[in-house]
Amino acid sequence: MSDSSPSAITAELERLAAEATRKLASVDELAELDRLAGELLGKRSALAGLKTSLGALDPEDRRRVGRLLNDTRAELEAAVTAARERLAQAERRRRLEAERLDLTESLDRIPRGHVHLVSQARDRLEDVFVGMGFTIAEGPEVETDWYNFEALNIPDWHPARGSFDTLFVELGEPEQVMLRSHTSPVQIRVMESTEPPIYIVAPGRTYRADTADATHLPAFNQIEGLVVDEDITMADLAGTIDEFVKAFFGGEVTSRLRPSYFPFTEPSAEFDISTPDGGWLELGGCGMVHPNVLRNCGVDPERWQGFAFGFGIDRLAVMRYRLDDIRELVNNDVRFLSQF
Ligand code: FA5
Repeated sequence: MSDSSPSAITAELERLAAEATRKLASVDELAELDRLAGELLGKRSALAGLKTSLGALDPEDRRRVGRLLNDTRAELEAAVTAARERLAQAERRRRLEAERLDLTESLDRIPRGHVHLVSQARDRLEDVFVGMGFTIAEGPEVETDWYNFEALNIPDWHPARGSFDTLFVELGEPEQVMLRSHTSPVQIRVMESTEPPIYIVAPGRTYRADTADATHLPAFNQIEGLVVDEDITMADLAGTIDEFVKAFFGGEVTSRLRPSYFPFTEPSAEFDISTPDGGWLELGGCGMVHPNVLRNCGVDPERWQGFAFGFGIDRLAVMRYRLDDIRELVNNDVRFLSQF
């Protein structure tokens, strides 16, 4: 600087301060800031040069301009410190962002499963029957001959045993322990342990040596219903089935009973539900509890009457969701299951 008058030095200080502020604001790297700080405040800086030129001023001006120079220097140092803090903060933010474990994001990417179709049907059945005043009962899946057959009025010579394709378990005497072939043994267990009146449904897994095809599975699910009370008639049974069918399938579906035979009910019936094309589909069996069965459980048939019903939950799911093949329910193909 050739002109070293007080006013020229003052003007130069102002220019330096303005230029430094502009440069510091645009710095975005620490190394660049270090270089700039050296340039602004170092031994060879313009500021240092101006300080040397103070020597030529008279004492009064030297003090005044010297103070100004010190103020400018303090101002620049503060600006450098502020810029350093700004860069450090940005660096911390960047590192935090890079190291963050975004767990919510990973959860979003894992596909969520849902309750299986058959479990949905079973839950809904339970809700409907509980809404009608029934309670839920359960029994073991491995049963004895007494509960699965004998107490149900199916002695070992009885031809009806043949229709059950029983899967026996190698335990105890031959053919005395088995995977239950229906949920009817729960009727016996409940009547043995509970005083009437009884209003229960018993959903659960059942097993038969049936070959899997479009309408059969070797392991499937049934739901059993049992009512024991005074003055119970076949009309109560028909009304209960109709009310259940309407609650489960909707108002437009009706039911009918057809005469049939089960050793544990007398009279016995199969029950069907109406289909949209005007036809009927078989859902299960039912009837008035046979007096021998009541007696086998210590219930007096002169005082108490009962009705029972049992049907397949998997078959019900097939009807409700209009599936072509019951085996779809156990193939575990997620593309199929995720539709329901
Ligand atoms: C019985 O099992 C009787 N215990 C039902 C009963 C209970 C009658 C109370 C009277 C009083 P059945 O063998 O018909 O009956 O089987 C009832 C239902 O189980 C059938 O209508 C069908 O829906 C279902 N079912 C039977 N076998 C299979 C199978 N292999 N796969 C899928 N569902 C089946």
